[in-house]
Amino acid sequence: MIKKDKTIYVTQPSMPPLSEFLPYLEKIWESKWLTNGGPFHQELEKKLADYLGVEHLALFVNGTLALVTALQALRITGEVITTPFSFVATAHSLLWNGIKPVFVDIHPETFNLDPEKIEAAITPHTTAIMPVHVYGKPCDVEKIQKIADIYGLKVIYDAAHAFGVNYKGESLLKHGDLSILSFHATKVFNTFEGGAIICPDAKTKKRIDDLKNFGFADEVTVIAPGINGKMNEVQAAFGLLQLKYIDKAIDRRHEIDQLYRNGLQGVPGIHCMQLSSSSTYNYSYFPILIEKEYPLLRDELYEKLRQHGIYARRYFYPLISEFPMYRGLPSADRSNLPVANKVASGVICLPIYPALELDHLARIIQIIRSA
Ligand code: T4K
Repeated sequence: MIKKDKTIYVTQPSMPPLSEFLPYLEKIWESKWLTNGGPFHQELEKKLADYLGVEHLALFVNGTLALVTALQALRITGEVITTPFSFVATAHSLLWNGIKPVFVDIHPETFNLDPEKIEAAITPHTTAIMPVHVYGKPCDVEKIQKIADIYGLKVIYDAAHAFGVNYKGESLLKHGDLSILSFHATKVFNTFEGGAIICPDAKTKKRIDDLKNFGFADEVTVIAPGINGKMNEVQAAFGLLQLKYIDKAIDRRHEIDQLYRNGLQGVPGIHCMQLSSSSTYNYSYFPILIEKEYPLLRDELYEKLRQHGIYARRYFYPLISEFPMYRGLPSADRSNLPVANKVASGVICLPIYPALELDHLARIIQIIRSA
């Protein structure tokens, strides 16, 4: 049993040494420049764009406001096709814009929107598709783009989990019209709270920068009912420091992913998410599917882990389509989403983060194997 004071959560934020952060804070105290696109904000936008291999990037105070603003920036209205298998912020961003979500089922291997099922959900009101690269695993970006091109739809990727993921040799974030990232404490790269929109060109970035600053285009011109979505200087400074450690953090996650795979190999009824050689991953989550050959039900294993002080999470259960503000939609009907329902009732995300101790990892594997 892991001791009570040694509770293991699904994740733990990466924190660089505090002493290395203090000089950044001293600079902020000295300059009195706290927010509104200050020097650390500008520097982080450039450095992150370079690191991620994208042209332009607009920082946000969190991923949710980045999603809300991305929809505004492209003037999305009517209906948007999206996945029920995600964090609730994905669909909430649609409701905040007065848009109707239309849920489409997911693919059983990728857990992402099933492109084969998208066309049947398109109506004259559809204006966009909002897929999610769940757990940082790339969507079928080619097929989705093909459908979008045929029907004249925009594609906004919720890439909250996909920091640093490459697909076929370049950034996954380059796909679609816009992609959004989250830098929440629980993410691979964190700025306490934070987020970004990846923009294809400077003109789009300017529009997004205006929208995240109340719609101000200059001192006296307001172009739209924008929001206050700006990242502050403390967050941006933290991001600059985090960037120095990110490669090490992802490498460590990779090792833990590998140890889980080796340790769980051959356990009947435990299915690890398959990774493909066409992508490089960030190992943000370690989801396993509990299938009928396993002696315990998913919730029984979840409880058993908790009894040992291991707080794994059932991301993403319940499905978004089960929440009261969505379940009345025709597309939320369970008969429309059989795969998503099956995956949501069988998934557990095991703890994965760079500081996860090896004996704890071994214990988690042993608990799962011993059932
Ligand atoms: N789209 C997708 C696909 C997303 O997954 C998310 C966020 C968003 C959009 C929206 O992006 P943001 O607006 O959040 O930037 C967490 C996160 O709060 C949320 O950001 C994330 N997805 C979601 C998947 O996970 P909870 O409700 O599970 O968080 P919580 O507080 O239970 O934290 C999980 C565990 O992490 C805790 O048990 C302990 C550990 N933890 C957490 C925090 C906050 C820490 O050790 N330190 C901390 O500061 O939602």
